[in-house]
Amino acid sequence: MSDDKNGSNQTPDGLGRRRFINSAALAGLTLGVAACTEKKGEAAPAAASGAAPAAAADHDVPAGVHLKPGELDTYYGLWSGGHTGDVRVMGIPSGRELLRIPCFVPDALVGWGITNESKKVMGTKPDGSLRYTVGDTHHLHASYKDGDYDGRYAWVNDKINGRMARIRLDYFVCDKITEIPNIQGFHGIFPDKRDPVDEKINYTTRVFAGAEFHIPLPNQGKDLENPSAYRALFTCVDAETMDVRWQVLIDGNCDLVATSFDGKLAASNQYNTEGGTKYVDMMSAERDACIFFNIARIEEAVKAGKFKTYGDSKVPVVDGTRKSNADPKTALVAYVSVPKNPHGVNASPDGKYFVCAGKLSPTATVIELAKVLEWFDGKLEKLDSAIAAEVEIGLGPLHTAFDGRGNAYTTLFLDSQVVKWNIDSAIKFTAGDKNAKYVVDRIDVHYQPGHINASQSETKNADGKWLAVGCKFSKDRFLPVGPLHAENEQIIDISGEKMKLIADHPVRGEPHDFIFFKRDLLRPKQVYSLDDFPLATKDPKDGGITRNGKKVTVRLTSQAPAFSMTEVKLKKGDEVTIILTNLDKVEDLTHGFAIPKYNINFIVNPQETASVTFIADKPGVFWAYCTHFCHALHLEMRSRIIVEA
Ligand code: K7E
Ligand code: CUA
Ligand code: CA
Repeated sequence: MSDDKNGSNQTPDGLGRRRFINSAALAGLTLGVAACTEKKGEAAPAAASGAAPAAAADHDVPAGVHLKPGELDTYYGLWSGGHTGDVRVMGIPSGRELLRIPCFVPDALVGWGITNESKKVMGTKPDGSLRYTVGDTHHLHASYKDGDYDGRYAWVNDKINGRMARIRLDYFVCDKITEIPNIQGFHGIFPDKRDPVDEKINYTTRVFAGAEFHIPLPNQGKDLENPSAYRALFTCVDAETMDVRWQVLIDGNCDLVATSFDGKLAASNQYNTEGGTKYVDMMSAERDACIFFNIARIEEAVKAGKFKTYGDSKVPVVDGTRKSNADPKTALVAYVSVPKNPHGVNASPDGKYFVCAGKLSPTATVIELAKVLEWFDGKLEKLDSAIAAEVEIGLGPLHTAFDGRGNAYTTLFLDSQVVKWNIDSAIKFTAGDKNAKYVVDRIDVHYQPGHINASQSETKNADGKWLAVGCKFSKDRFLPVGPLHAENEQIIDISGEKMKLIADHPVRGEPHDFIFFKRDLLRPKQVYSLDDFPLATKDPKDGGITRNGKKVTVRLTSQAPAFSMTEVKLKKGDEVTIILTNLDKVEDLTHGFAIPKYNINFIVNPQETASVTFIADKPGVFWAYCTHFCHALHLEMRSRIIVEA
């Protein structure tokens, strides 16, 4: 691996690609196109398929040392992109961005929103155009098994249009998007970690969604001027089918979501228990709440038919309002009182506590899950006694991460700090031991941090190595680039008692929440399988043009450095579907396909098939060309599309 003398290309992938390009280019230039395309399979050394290369030691990039060229990160990070509507894949601790996965918003690099396949995932109007082209991702979480990530899926929210997207973590692509009915302002998201009832189901089968905004139910023109009738709902989506399973009508609103390790509880912090429509109203009460959902009871109620539906939606909605849930023994939900406009609810890795940050109160509230369950069993007289600690930690607390050693790390937006505090000591302090020093350390971050997470934080394998902090403002940390500043993500070493700031990374706006976890939890596939694509053209001989009246289907294949047809003849007014299969098998050998003046560009990865449909409404010659560098003859990789008048 390291015989590459200039040291710039030491990864298996880099070396493989480089050897391929050199040898294939040579072959292409001397032996011609046909010979080249045959040679290339042999030329590339097979990289260990999908397995992460072994690291020198289990983790461990020494603190304070940036990765050297060619060194691989030890953690995968999944970052929600905010209102670019995408998900970003990072390597941690380097903070290098490796990939953007488009979900809710079109992406010109891969052709997301251009190909028929991606449009089907995104959703179209009757005329075939995209239903939505904006999105706002905030919260992202991945599927669990046995309390740790299992590498199947991640889910991310779209706050603008109330959609949930699923990402396959084998291919790093969005494969399903569900629009949630009856809600607006879908914000927090969290998968369950196991089934509350069935012992055998020790993995994620549900994904919960919290909605922030209150709207009329159904939102079809009535109660417009009657905010007291507006409602917010909590939603459960099926992790596999992505169908909406059920919803809960609540008092107040939802914000972020957390789930317990035993599968029995989900929770959402509520900042607008007032039901206000203006911010002054939303902050008028001294305390709001963290609402707990008893998953098993809710599903029994749905089964027993104790639900309503609203408007056109067929989704069962159970009644989780305070009035209907006063008796703990039958309650579906519990409202735990938490100070002023809390933000963030996070599950400690030992499975015992949820932590709510105070936002407008300088406190963190620690809620003991065993006590909440006791309340549901009728064994805890006052729900307030589920609060194990409520301690002052600093100004503007927002989100909390954990190190697996009993410490919590909370962002302080107003103080521009991260505070490290010990949960047990906070509990002792609240119980009256005023000598219990619960604040362990504070570190200045730059600036105004919102999100925070630690390596493996909300899994039972929280390892307390690294902390990433999403700072909302970077101000003077980077070169100025005009009025729109980069955001700042900072990496902090938390392996010791004191936090150590390791690096700043500028990021394009507007990332929100993120998770990062050990790289061996994922086994990404780097080449598709032709069999997964019903439209695949497996042999160039099976390709060609078929015409059915004005409907024309063009079956093309790509093999570096050529498309299977050097020309495609169409007539003006044809409805054309181009189906392109990339027959190249070598990893990293992606081709692009662009048609000038027709606003088409998309890529096909090795062994992938994708299609586009368009009306050939402009006569002329249009050079379809490969947009993704693939070969020494990449510029020559073209096909002439001739549209007859
Ligand atoms: Cu997660 Cu950024 Cu949507 Cu807090 S919100 S800061
Ligand atoms: Cu094919 Cu560039
Ligand atoms: Ca409030």
